[in-house]
Amino acid sequence: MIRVSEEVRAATAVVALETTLVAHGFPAGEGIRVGREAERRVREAGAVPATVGVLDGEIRVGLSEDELARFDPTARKTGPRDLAACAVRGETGATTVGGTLAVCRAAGIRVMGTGGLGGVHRGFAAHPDISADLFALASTQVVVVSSGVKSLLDVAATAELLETLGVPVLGYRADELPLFYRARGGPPVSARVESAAEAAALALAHWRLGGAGLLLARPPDDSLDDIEPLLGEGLAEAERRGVVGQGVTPFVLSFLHERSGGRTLRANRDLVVANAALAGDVATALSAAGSVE
Ligand code: PSU
Ligand code: MN
Repeated sequence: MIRVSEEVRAATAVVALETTLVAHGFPAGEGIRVGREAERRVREAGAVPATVGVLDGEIRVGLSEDELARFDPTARKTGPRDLAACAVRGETGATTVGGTLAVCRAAGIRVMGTGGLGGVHRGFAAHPDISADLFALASTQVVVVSSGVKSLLDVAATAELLETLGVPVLGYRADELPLFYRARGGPPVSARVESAAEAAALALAHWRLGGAGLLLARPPDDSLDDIEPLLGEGLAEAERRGVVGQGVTPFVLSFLHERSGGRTLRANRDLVVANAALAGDVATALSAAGSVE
């Protein structure tokens, strides 16, 4: 059911990349450019990109340029629970972090790069909405490189749940979990690391101890410190218009892109590709450090 490209199969250092952000995280067309650039940065770091998605029911690991271009907004958002249905029905699905991790587990991939992990939504006490990304991360031996969690979440609650699930949160040259668009002000990380090699060593030790996923959180290079009020406005507007569930993230992201004059779009693009580069460094360091056993 899973087709791994020849290039990925032959590689020792591999970085998985998701397709939900390609299809739904950016304005149409832009996501594909971001996906390509992320792949380029992984290669520059000496690793092979393994972009994951479902094409006509086939779960694919490693895509050609033309295949990547098929992940437009018509692709179904595919979390861990959706993979089987997508495969059996022959559909085209853009995998979330959680969906991508489920494929990583099956394919033996140990590093993934993305923008923001899913987590606990604001107002979860009234409307429980907790991303399957967290449970996939807690059950997959993989390092996920991100700039923290999705900006519109309850970050403190997400950090607590990551602790509950036993997921180490490593701060890349940072003591706090980055807030996606903002570098500072988040909850403390569980360990700070100064290099990709140090992150790889920590991951190997965690896996030897029987642990599973780790989050390697890299702050954005350009911190948008004034973005929080706009984020609040976007969430309020979504609620006013009755946007719910899977529609909320794309709605709020495009609201932000529009109202910030493109600043959030640039920030989002920059952090996704920089995280891919760091993920490439971690994959290279892991393959140099040898096997898990
Ligand atoms: N962060 C973003 N844009 C996105 C996502 C995260 O800035 O598009 C996507 C990722 O694919 C992540 C998913 O895995 O949202 C989580 O969605 P949910 O909360 O529905 O599980
Ligand atoms: Mn959700």
